[in-house]
Parts: sequence; C-alpha cells; structure tokens
Amino acid sequence: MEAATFTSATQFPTAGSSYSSPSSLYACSSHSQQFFWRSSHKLKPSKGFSIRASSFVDDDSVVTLLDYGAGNVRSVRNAIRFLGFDIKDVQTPEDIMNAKRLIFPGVGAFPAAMDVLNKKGMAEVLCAYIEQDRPFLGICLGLQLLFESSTENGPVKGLGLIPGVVGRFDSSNGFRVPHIGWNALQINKDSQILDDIGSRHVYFVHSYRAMPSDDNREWISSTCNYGDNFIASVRRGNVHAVQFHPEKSGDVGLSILRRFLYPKSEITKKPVQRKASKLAKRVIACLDVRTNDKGDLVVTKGDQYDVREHTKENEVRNLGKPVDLAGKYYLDGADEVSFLNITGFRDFPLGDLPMLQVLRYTSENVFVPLTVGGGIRDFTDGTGRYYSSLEVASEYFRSGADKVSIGSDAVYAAEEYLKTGVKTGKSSLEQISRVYGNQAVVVSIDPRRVYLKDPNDVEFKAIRVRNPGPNGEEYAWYQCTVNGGREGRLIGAFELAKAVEELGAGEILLNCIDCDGQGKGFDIDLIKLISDAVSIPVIASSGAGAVEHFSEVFSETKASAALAAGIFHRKEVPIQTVKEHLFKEGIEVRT
Ligand code: 1PR
Repeated sequence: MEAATFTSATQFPTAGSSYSSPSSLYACSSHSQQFFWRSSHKLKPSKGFSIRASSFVDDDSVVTLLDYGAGNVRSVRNAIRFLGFDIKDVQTPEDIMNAKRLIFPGVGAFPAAMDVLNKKGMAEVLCAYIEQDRPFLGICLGLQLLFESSTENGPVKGLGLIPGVVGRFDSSNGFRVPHIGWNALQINKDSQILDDIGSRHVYFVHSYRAMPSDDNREWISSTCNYGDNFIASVRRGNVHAVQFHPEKSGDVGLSILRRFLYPKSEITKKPVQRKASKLAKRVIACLDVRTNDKGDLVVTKGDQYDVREHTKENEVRNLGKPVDLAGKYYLDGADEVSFLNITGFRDFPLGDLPMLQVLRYTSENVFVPLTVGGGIRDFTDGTGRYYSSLEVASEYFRSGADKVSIGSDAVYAAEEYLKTGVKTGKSSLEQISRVYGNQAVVVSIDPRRVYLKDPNDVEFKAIRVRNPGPNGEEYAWYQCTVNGGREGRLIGAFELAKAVEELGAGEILLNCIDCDGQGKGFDIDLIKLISDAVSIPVIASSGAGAVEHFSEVFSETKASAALAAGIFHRKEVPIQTVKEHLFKEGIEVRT
C-alpha cells in the first residue's frame, strides 16, 4: 500500500542535510576520555581495528541502522522506509564511522546489549561517532546505553557518555511497571526533533529509566512524569536519544523521525514549558482472526466466543480483511491493534503463513504497537520437527509484532507453578519474557463466571457480584478456560493473574466469556478484582457497546487500557468518538 493512503503528511523535503565531514582519522583519544565525563568505564580498543572513516559511501537517502540482532527492529525499519529512506545495516565498526546518519534502536536487556557492543568492537567507535557530533538517534535502550551504568541485572557499565545511572521504576508507590503507554512530555530546551510535538503523546514501553540530575542537566531535552520525573529525551548538537518509541507513536512519532532525518539548519521554534501529563488510558482495537471455511483469513467476532453465523450454512462470521481493518483502526486513532489467531490452539501458527503475512503488511503502515496471540506453545510438526514456543514468538516478532499474547499455555504454566511452587524457567511465558523482556509478553485470560451461593464453596477467590446469578446467587468466581473457551480449568482468574505476574507477564488481557460480544459493558467486578490484585497493566476486554462503558471501566477500576472489537467492526462508534467522550469525562487519552 502506498504511504499516501495512510497519512496526510506525506510530502517530505528532499532527502539530505548539510553535514560537515569530520577529519578523516578518529581515535578514542584523550579528548574522547574527557567526553566520557565522570565515567570510570575504559573502553578497550579492539584488536586489528582502527577507527578510520573511509570515504563516505552513503548517499543522502540512506540511514545506517545499528541492529545488533537482539530483537525486533522491524518497526524502526518500516518507519524509516515509510519516510523515504533506504537502510544500510551496520556489519562492522567501520560502518558506524562511515554513516551519514545513524539510528540505534536498542532492544533487549542492557547487559546483553553492552556485551554485544563490546565484543564487536562497536562501543568504542560509537563513542567516537557521538563525540564527533555526527547525526545520531538512540531509541529506548539506545538512550539508556549512553549513560554510565544501569542496575538492570547489574550494575553494568554503559558507554559512559552521559552522567547518571539507569534504574528500575519504583512500583511501590502504586505505579505499574513496566511503564507501558502514551504520555505527553515536558520539553526542557530546544530539542529540534521534538519541535512539532506540542502536547501530543508518545509511546513508552520500559521498566528502567534515567533520572535528571545537575550532572546531566545540560543533556536533557525533555522529561516525562511517571511516579517521578525521568529523562524522556536528550540532545546535544546532532546527537539525539529518546526513551520513547517514535516508530510506535503514530503520526507524531513519524514527524519526530522526519525531523531527525531532515534536520533544518535553523531553529524554528522556541522551547515551550509544558506541564507533564499522566499516563493516557489506551483504547485498543482487537481483531479476532481465523481461516473461514473457504480457506480465507478473515476478521471474525463471536458472541460469547461463538463465531459462527446462526444460519443454515453455519459459516464463520466474516467482518473484513485483517490488514485493511488494522490500517483503518490506526487512522481512526487506535492506540494499539491486537490480532488474536483464535484457532491457533489447534493449528500450528508457523504453518499459518498468512497470519505472518498479515503482520508483515500491517507493520509497514501501522505505527502503533501490534500484539499477536494464538498458538504460542511448543510444537512438533508432522515431520517430527520440534519448535519451541520461543521460536514461534520470535517469528511473530520478526514479522512485526511488538508483543505476543499467550492464552492456554500460560494457564498450564500457572497451574504447574501453583502446584509445585517452582519456577522452572521452561514455560513459554518465562522463556519469552526472559529473552524479549516482560513488556513484550501479554497473558490473555479467558474466564467464565461461575455463580455461587456461598463464597466458601470454592477454593478460589470468589467475590460478591453486582448482578446476581440466575438463581439469585450473590457471589461468583471466575473460572479460567483454555482452547478458546472450550475447556474449563481448575484455576481462577485471580490466582492465574497473580501467578503469571510472578512468572514474568508484562501485561494482562482480561477477557470475559459471559460479556464477549454482548455490548452491555465490561465486567467491572472482574476487572476491579484483577487490576487491584496485580501491579502490571491490565487491559479490560469484552462487552463494550457504548462510549459510557469505556469511561465506566476507567473510573471504577484500575485498568490501564480498554479493548473492544464488535463495537468497532459493526461501525457503531468510531474510536475517535470513544476518545472524545473519555476526554470530556476528564480521562486522559492520547490526542
Ligand atoms: O490459547 O494461546 O492459543 O490463544 C488463543 C487466543 O484467542 C486467546 O487470546 C483467546 O482469548 C482468543 N480466542 C480464542 N477463541 C476465541 C473466540 O472468540 N472463539 N477470542 C477467542 C476471544 C477476544 C476478545 C474479544 C473481546 C472483545 N476474543 O478479546 O476481542 O471479548 O469483544 P467485544 O468488544 O466484541 O465484546 P491461545
């Protein structure tokens, strides 16, 4: 699809910016050592490698990307291409020095990233590149690595260019960690790349952050408030780094990248002091995807998980094409898009190449986070070839997913953990969150309400419900199910949520089979129960039928996001209308 169909801001200036060539020979010399201000970290020169800039082979429309292979940087690639640039990957340290403009989208954990940079001899040359004030944009971990050290699995030394220690958010003050979602920034000084941002929100997903101090003040271009003020971006000359993800921040993020790629020679705007915002509540569009009886991959939607039409043919309800609908919801203002491969529990997802294609095509034009779920588990195919759940998830990430969502397999993992009290580290949940970080792992819970006369009738957490059951029962517990609601398990949603948080889930997608597709509102009792019980973000799902249902769930529970499907597919209420309603009700949303 052409870029022009997805954004109004598609007319870009001619690629290329004035850039004065540095002298031809670089070294991490004494001058460099001064630049590693207060850093005790000494970078060892790598053997057989001299930091020499050869002739600049990049033309004006090429961006050099430092991707050390630790995770998904597909979105960054897509955004760069969307803005009209080609990508040259860094293979050797020389490629860094030869870059005309360098983007470093750090992914994964701080220690692993530093390890790779050191082993490949890139840490030293990266410092030299930055010291020369060459055009640089670090993203997320690409910002954190510029600091002296991090406490992530550490302390671990960083590149030492900026004074300060990167530390974990404090969740004891009620703030959910990871920090996932959209915040507006407080711009501290002229930042050039943030000049267009105004009070608009950008997308963050991280558990660690750098804090402002007198020592690093001169670097800080913006801060954000989440519990306390942390550094959202830094700038010095042509060197920029941002803690948030411009490639996932919709059109405002694309404009930030565009400003980096097409820098203006003059400062056009004065810095504006703005009040920092709260974390915005997210509105998520969900696409349940499956193959219909004709073999086409379609978006479908069930009533209490029944996705078949009640006609003679009994066909799978077809609500449209996944890529088209995802693109539409992005333009309508969805803060995230989720794909759930709802028959993934019985089909092998890597055999389901159309689903991977859906992700690839969607991620080319949709610049907000994409989650994919369904069928994430270990699998042995017909030929006896074994695929670990990590391989399945990796394929989803490579195809453009930012998060994976695990359903059935997380239930089995939680059951085992509650039975033995041992974290084996072998479950899909534990493995994927260890490699990709817990912010990349959502656990999707599919509970069904079971009414009770007496809360002591079950060993699971039971609560008094606001709407009594068919026989006047005042209590209920929420029984977890697997295989798309087909099989009930002996574990409650409350027990499951707490267990998966301990096993490494970064977020909970909380469905409710009773409410799914009914349009009568979210199950407030359930969402309150779970969002009070865990300290990771909870996405409320199932039952939205009017804008008031969204304000109700945000006012009455601690849900961080609300997900809906039918109301959007049936075109009853546009996403923008939901957001306007929330805004009017005083609930912060991404603008
Ligand atoms: O078990 O890891 O293979 O994951 C399967 C995934 O597929 C789970 O996330 C499970 O929730 C989902 N799933 C399985 N069967 C169905 C079905 O509908 N038959 N979809 C299904 C559940 C997702 C809901 C829905 C909301 C909002 N639907 O999130 O989108 O209820 O709907 P509404 O706004 O119209 O009320 P695994």
